[in-house]
Amino acid sequence: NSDKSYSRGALIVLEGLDRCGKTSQCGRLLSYLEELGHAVELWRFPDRNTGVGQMISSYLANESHLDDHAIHLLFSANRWEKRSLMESKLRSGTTLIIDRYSFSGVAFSSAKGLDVEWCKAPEAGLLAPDLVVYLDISPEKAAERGGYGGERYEKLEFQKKVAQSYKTLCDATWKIVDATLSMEDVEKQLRQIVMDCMLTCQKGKPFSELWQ
Ligand code: NYM
Repeated sequence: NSDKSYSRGALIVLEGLDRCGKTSQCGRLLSYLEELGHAVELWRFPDRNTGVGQMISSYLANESHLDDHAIHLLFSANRWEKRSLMESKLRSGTTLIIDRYSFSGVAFSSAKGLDVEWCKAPEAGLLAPDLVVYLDISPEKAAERGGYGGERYEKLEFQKKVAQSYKTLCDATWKIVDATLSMEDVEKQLRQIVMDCMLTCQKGKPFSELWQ
């Protein structure tokens, strides 16, 4: 088939509050898809391995202080620096599972009081996910889960604001999974949703871009 979009990989994003179980589920999903023989990679944002990512990491660890707008733009730049690699992976047939994306960027920064439209602007032109799964848990329940780490944002009061921001971002295309179910049940639901999405991408679903 000469159509390059044929048989492309899927861009799958998992979003949710801190401690919703996203990272564990991303890992389980990766193993499942690998065992089935799919070309798949697990990515995460922030990607702390780049120069920008190291600035973000030190900010999150409270080792540096930055203006809210400045850190927002760094999170966005951290996605832009991976954009072309992302597109070439997808075009070559690799499915990408991504632990947080632009929605985290907008949800966390707007929870600090930044304007939502301002927060969305630098994300425009990044690849739009083929699937966004929101692992839904109340901030209170999430806080009960073995406690937060010591990073910036990992506080119940702030997570409540983030939950509100996610609600305003969520649209009818998002798949909401109850993150309070057992690990196995969450995993089962995720597998189903993800396999459906991969199939539509294989059939040649065109790429689209965020927020334009
Ligand atoms: N975060 C993550 C943001 O504030 N903006 C972003 O664009 C992204 C991708 O970073 N509390 C926040 C959410 C998390 C923190 O993420 C680090 P993780 O998944 O804990 O490494």
